[in-house]
Amino acid sequence: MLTLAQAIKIYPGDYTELQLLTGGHIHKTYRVKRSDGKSLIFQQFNSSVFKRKDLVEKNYLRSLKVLEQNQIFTLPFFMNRKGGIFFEDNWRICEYLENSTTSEICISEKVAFEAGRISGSFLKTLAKESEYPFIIENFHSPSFRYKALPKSTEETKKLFSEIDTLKSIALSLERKPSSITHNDLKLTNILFIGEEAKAIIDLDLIQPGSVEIDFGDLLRSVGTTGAEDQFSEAQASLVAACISGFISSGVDFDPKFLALSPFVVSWTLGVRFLADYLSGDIYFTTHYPKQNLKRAEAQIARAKMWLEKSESLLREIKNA
Ligand code: GN1
Ligand code: MG
Repeated sequence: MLTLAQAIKIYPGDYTELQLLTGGHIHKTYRVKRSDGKSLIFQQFNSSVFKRKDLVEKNYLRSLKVLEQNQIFTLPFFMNRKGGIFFEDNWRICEYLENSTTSEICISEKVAFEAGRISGSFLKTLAKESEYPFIIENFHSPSFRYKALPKSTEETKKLFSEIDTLKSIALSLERKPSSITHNDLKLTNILFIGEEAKAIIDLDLIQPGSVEIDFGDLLRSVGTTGAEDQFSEAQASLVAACISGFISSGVDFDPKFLALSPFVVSWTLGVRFLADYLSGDIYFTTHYPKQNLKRAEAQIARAKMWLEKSESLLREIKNA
């Protein structure tokens, strides 16, 4: 746990209050208030998950320039003396956007539209980029994630068979990365002021990916109103608003793949949560025992639901 005394050593300042932010599963993130009422974000980067910190920095600095030129905002990290973004012990620091909020649950159609719009603009801008190195290869690959699953136990037998029932469709949706994308484009990575989307954060996985998969990740989080470890039905009005926001940006995509993307993203993530549960919860931060199993069950149930909805999603995408 970071203390104010440690924060002052990393980056001197007049700090008064410190709060751990629990949204992310990988890095440790803190909001640190200053005496003038403004806040900084201190984030300790997880270098066992992101083994190529050099590439994270490289892709981040390159994309930041292009995004800024196109009026797509993020919270830029402070630069160290060498022009890099890491301070001692892998800490990174940026200014908090005053009055901004993030939310795990989408609260309105306007928020869903805005999430779609800013994400589409972000992806449209990065689509003009090329030759970024991979930071983590096979990140969204359904077949790679399936192969990495440890052996089932009695407890996970039923979940394994549900995964297997959907496996051939999921694996048929394997696509080669074709565009530079965000790769973790979920609602909690968008900053809002009121109901307006202002910035996209968590740019650690900008690398070759697929526009459709990023959209699937977004819709997975925007179109349902339950937490990630609960099953939750899609909300038709939020789904429709997110699709129209995305399309309003003018980003290019394959409609058929887009309609199946929330299914394949949920399935792959369910497999990843289950693999981590069976490996002893070494990757995703958990807040109670068996949370990764609950997350896996919820994502697989959602995958099934998104698959059932894929035809109506396609109609909606074509008519938007
Ligand atoms: C992880 O830490 P966070 O929440 O930004 C994960 C994503 C998952 C997400 C599930 C590097 O992201 O792939 O979709 O959890 N990031 C990494 O909420 O594995
Ligand atoms: Mg992330």
